[in-house]
Amino acid sequence: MVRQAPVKDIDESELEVGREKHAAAGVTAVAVSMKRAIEQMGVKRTAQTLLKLNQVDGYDCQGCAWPDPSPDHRHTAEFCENGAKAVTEEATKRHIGPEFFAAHPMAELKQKTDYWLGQQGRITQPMVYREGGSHYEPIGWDEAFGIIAGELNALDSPDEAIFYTSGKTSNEAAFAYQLFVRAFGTNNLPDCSNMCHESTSVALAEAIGIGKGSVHLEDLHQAELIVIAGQNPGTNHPRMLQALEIAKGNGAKILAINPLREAGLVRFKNPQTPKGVVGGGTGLADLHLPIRVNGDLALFQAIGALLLEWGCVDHDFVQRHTVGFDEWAASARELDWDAVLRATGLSRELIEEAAGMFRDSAATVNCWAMGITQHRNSVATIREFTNVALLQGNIGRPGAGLCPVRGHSNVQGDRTMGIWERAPEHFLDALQTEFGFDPPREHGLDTVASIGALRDGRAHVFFGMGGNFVSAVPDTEVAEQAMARASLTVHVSTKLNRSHVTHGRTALILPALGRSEKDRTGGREQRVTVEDSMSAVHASKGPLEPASSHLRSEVDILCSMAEATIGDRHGIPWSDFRSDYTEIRRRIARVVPGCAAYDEKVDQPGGFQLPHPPRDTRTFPTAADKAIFAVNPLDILHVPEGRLLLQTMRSHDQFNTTIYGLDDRYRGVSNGRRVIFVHPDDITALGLSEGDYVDLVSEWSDPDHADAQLVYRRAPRFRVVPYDQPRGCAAAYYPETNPLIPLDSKALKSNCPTSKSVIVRLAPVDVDVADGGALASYPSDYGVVADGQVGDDAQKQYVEPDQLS
Ligand SMILES: Nc1nc2c(c(=O)[nH]1)N[C@H]1C(S)=C(S)[C@@H](COP(=O)(O)OP(=O)(O)OC[C@H]3O[C@@H](n4cnc5c(=O)[nH]c(N)nc54)[C@H](O)[C@@H]3O)O[C@H]1N2
Ligand SMILES: Nc1nc2c(c(=O)[nH]1)N[C@H]1C(S)=C(S)[C@@H](COP(=O)(O)OP(=O)(O)OC[C@H]3O[C@@H](n4cnc5c(=O)[nH]c(N)nc54)[C@H](O)[C@@H]3O)O[C@H]1N2
Ligand code: SF4
Ligand SMILES: [Mo]
Repeated sequence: MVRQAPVKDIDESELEVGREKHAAAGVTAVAVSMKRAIEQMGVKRTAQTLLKLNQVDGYDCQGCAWPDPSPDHRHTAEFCENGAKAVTEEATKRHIGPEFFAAHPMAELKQKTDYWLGQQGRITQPMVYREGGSHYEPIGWDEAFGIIAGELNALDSPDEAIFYTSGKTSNEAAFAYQLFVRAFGTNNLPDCSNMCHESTSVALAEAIGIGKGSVHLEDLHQAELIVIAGQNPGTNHPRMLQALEIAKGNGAKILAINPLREAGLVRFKNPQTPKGVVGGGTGLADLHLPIRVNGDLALFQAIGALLLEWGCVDHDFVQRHTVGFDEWAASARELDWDAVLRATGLSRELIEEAAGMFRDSAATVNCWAMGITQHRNSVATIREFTNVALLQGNIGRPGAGLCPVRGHSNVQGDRTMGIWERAPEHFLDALQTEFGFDPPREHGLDTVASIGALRDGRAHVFFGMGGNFVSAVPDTEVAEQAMARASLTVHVSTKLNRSHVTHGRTALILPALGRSEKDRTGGREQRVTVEDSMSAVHASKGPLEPASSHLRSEVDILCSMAEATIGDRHGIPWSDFRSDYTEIRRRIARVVPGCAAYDEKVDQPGGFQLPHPPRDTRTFPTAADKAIFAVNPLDILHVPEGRLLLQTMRSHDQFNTTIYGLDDRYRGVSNGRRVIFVHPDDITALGLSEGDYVDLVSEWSDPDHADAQLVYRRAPRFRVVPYDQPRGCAAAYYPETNPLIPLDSKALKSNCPTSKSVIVRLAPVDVDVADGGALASYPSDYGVVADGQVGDDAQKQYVEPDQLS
């Protein structure tokens, strides 16, 4: 019997717009997450699963990378609404086996959104799509590994294969993965970080010598000022609100810097306290700067200049621990205030008030996320954050530091384990010493470069360790064409997604165990380890029976693939790794810096902290052996007349490309996703009305190439929703907007796609689409703007302040 699909696809005509909320969490959050959990898991399984989440003897949340409190401070329910949704998504009792794939031909699956695909349930068996076929069919594991090995070994060069990682993969799997890929012969290890905090990693490595944040969770509790820039914690890191509540209780001030007044920045109703359940909750931000999108570089230059002018400099710290102060100070004294006001859209009074909060704080933590990292000038912006922190000596002392808040639950751990297309020489040397082969030294391809290589026929095999590459990357049309040119696409996955139906000539889906499940690989109960956003490493062990007996762990899949592909080349003991992950941890201990006695240390309750020299001892392993002030030119993103600056962000009901549901509760949207939030006065100025439908059209030409053509990209049919934000800015959800983001529009130095600064115009609806319908009914397209000429107004996107008319 063929089961009915549990959900219909998105019918955007049912979209409703209500009022935005001014407080996050509260009892509604608990009710929403429990309803979903019980629907998909039943009562018993819900209790069994959620009570082990983020506990010392339990498993790590599959959601974000927010750290856990120390073991003696954990609650019985140590998770948030979105953590519960993430668990439900994985531990759902909905399953899809071969009969599902037999009933739904590839041509039909291609018409479905990520929402529909994901909601069908857990994949229970390895599946193959054979060249010219019409359906995915079941395949045995050994045959699947044989296909992979055959394709990989037939390549002219190992560099023709791409090995992507999404940030959920455990440290053990990540270490085995990068080892296999380098033993096979390439550094082509792009990951989701390339689209996420890469700008942070680059900027911090340059400035303080290590690409990670410099705080512990306790530092937030003790801070006098917490700055939250370009981050929406109420949705994306909800347990951060608990830390903010504790900090407020200790007298901290909070400064929110965001074009949107996000509910989670305004007020928190902690469902674990009486005040949060029946009272008004805790007010959070003391000051909100409604900054223009991309204005943060200018803002932090101004804050730095004011602190300098006011004499708020920790001279002792600056002298002992930094270089470059004089040059920086000279440029800060020359600050062009007109340019700052234009770039930020803020008044000088408001900026001075914010700078006053820095002045009055003896311990400041600066937090940020995607609103900062996904712009052309992101690396420079984060260097300015660092300048301000260095100026006041806010690194390596209690209650202070830099706090990039990471996305995926183990994205930081994967990097630590060597998932990096540009791994440092010392890491490769350590691999060589430990395993006795010479790993390739040439840098590999990052995410954006990988798409280019597939598109241009320079790469032929794509292997995805988790994730949903096609939906997550920019320039959807181009990405789909790139994947279609591959000879083989392979995805290690838990749930179905668009990347499985946008495939190469042959395609494999290899179903993996999730983190909530018991891993009995090699006949023993295995555990894995992960690292959170604050460099704390701990073990994770799932409580549930696996969704199917055919599932294999990620470690198992990688080791088996390595055996099939390179056999005992280099004498790496893949079978020992697979039968006892302790063997992998022993190798991690010898190769990865800071991981000596790894297996023993993760046994301590709550795990251990990786070393962080700036945080621990105020030593800065940079080229200068000190922290480095940077002088960054102020560029302004100039938005031509009649266009808007669009940021692409997450709703409250999704995890990246995984769409849990269709409600963005805090922003007042329900039952749909194709909306564009625009300031009411801009709606009027553009001759539109609330509720109109428009196509979003981005126009872009590569600023680094003088003869580049002007190219348009169109994503059709979004409903216009009035929403308070700075004039000229707009916001819409990802991944629906990814067709608008040019592949080559990247942050300088980090190559992070510029997902938060897309210049668009709102065009009349051009494509005839029936009301409602699925993603495939919204055909995006792109092409050269016919009359677009180099030098056109639309192309002058990045200008020096004095070039502005
Ligand atoms: N529930 C849930 N949790 C998640 C995720 C999820 O999808 N769902 N994703 C995970 C991942 S991988 C990541 S990376 C994180 C992402 O966490 P966030 O960075 O919070 O995610 P976004 O929704 O992209 O939100 C960006 C925020 O930056 C603001 N912003 C946009 N442009 C600018 C700007 O130019 N300047 C400033 N100052 N602000 C700006 C937006 O208004 C928004 O509030 O969350 C992780 N956690
Ligand atoms: N326009 C725009 N684009 C963006 C962003 C943006 O803000 N705007 N954000 C970017 C960011 S920050 C990120 S991190 C990327 C995210 O990019 P990805 O990490 O590639 O995408 P996800 O949506 O997190 O991946 C979801 C898929 O992972 C698989 N999966 C889930 N759990 C597991 C597991 O335990 N094991 C395995 N093997 N597979 C699993 C499921 O099949 C699921 O469909 O997107 C980026 N793209
Ligand atoms: S804050 Fe992040 S890690 Fe913690 S429970 Fe929520 S989603 Fe999971
Ligand atoms: Mo991310």
